[in-house]
Amino acid sequence: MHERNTETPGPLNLKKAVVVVPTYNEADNVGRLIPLILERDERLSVLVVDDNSPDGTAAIVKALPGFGDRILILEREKKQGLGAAYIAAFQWILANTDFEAVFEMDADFSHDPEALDVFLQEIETHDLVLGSRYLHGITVVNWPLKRLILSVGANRYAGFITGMSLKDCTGGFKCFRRSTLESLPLDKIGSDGYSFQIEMNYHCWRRKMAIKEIPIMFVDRAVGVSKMNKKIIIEAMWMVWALRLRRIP
Ligand SMILES: Nc1nc2c(ncn2[C@@H]2O[C@H](COP(=O)(O)OP(=O)(O)O)[C@@H](O)[C@H]2O)c(=O)[nH]1
Ligand SMILES: [Mg+2]
Repeated sequence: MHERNTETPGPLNLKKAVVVVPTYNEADNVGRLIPLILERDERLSVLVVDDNSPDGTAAIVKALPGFGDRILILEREKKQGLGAAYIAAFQWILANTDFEAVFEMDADFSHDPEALDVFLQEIETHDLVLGSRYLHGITVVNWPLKRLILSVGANRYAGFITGMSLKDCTGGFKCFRRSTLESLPLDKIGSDGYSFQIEMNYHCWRRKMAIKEIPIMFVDRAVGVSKMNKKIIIEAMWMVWALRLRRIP
């Protein structure tokens, strides 16, 4: 089951959406990625959340044509993790803008900008759209076997413990309706990495929101380094239990 039997929300008739791109040392990627996002659909803007990357990522963003218009940046003092970066971005968006949908997307070309079209279609009739690497077989390219086993295992484990029947609940290419983010307790979400994605999905799941998984191709980064680490994995292992035991409303 990829879609829950929940009430489908009426059409959004979306006019403006924002793609949040968290960055830490993505100088070699971000300048090439942002124009591809913007040319995909004229309704899209980009918000980069940079944790003071030492490689000058922020300066590259600010030098792009369109900066201050369809390209925005939220600069944070130091590296505080992916989850914290997204939460800060979501809170800023809700407080300061009128975007009707909010995307999560990595800066490292693991997520194909062409897929944005399908997300935009599906968010018209869903509360949350998830890019899934495990919907039709495994659509992951260039990951070492160890990393793939970890990801598939983490997904099975998280699904089993939390009861969410999603094929991919740890992915980072997704789209929320504004109203979805507004109904989540963003100030209480403190987890990072895998856990952050699981926790956000779980809050939506528990609220019986209309969640749609769409197949995406995930290609491992060609440039720059992954910030994945053991701490993120261990956090996810106990976090799913915390979600289940807390039975958060
Ligand atoms: N702002 C911010 N971005 C981060 C942080 N950690 C990772 N990212 C970004 O999150 C995205 C996914 O991270 P990545 O290292 O590629 O993880 P992986 O794809 O799971 O190996 C990339 O765009 C990173 O630059 C962080 O602490 N702060
Ligand atoms: Mg990556």
